[in-house]
Amino acid sequence: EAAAPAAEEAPVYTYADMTLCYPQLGAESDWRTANTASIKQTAEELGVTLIFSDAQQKQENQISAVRACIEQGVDVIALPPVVEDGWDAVLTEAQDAGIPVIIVDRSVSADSSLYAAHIGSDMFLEGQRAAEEMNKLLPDGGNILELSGTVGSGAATGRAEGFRDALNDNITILDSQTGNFTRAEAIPVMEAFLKKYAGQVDGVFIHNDDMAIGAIEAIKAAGIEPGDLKIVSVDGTRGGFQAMIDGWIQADVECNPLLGPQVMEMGLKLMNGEAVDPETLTNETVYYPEEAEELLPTRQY
Ligand code: GZL
Repeated sequence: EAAAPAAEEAPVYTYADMTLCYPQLGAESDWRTANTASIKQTAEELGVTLIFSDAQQKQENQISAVRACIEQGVDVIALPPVVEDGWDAVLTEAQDAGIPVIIVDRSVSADSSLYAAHIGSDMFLEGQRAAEEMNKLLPDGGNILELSGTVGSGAATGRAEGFRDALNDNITILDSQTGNFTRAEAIPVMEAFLKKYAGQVDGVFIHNDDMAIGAIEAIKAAGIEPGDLKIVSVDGTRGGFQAMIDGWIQADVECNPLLGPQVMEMGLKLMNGEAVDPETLTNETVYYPEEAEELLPTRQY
């Protein structure tokens, strides 16, 4: 009796076989620039074919870019979602096309059955860490303001919720406005804050270093000295480190953008039909002015 034919050995793909789509959300911040660089550099080093686009922080552009990648028949889509909601339809289309999706950086509200995995930061924890720093900076309590990130983004929502979860009761958030994660949009928000709450504010929680740098320009223009306002920021970019050295920022919660290696490794696993962890959260810390001078030369972004 002839032996049964050997089972078809599933091909083992290498990085050179992989076409990965990265519909980047924008170029709004130094964090985003570093995230883009990490993805592009890793793809180049590994020989991955990268389909990259910039959505200028508009969800409709990201959705169009994902649809174009589905049309093209890419192997994997790695999506850094600008906002949490509105992804179910296009994620379903990718799934129906048999293309696995990795959610990168920020989170989505879509059911986890609609994508393969998430790789990014625990934004709620980042918010809690920021609150713990503000609690230490204002041990006797006080009034603060919040300059938040993009409305509806997992980063802004998580940070705001985590911050409120851990903030001491003797600290009051007088007001919260979005600066959309950009330096330019943070300036008028901070100017208006300083007019409306002159003399009443002890600190400011700012959702990223780019907005902090913008806010500091407005604070300087108002004649306020470094340290008079306790500022807690997020990301840990070179700009944030310099602002700590200059005495403007008192604590900077790390948010790491260098996700390229993890994204490419997970993409290849998915292409080879291997199981992957559904959730990979980046290990992060908090940086302080005392160490900023020494660490600045070592910063990769
Ligand atoms: C956080 C990321 C945020 C950064 C901002 O993971 O999505 O977007 O904190 C960036 O600097 O614009």
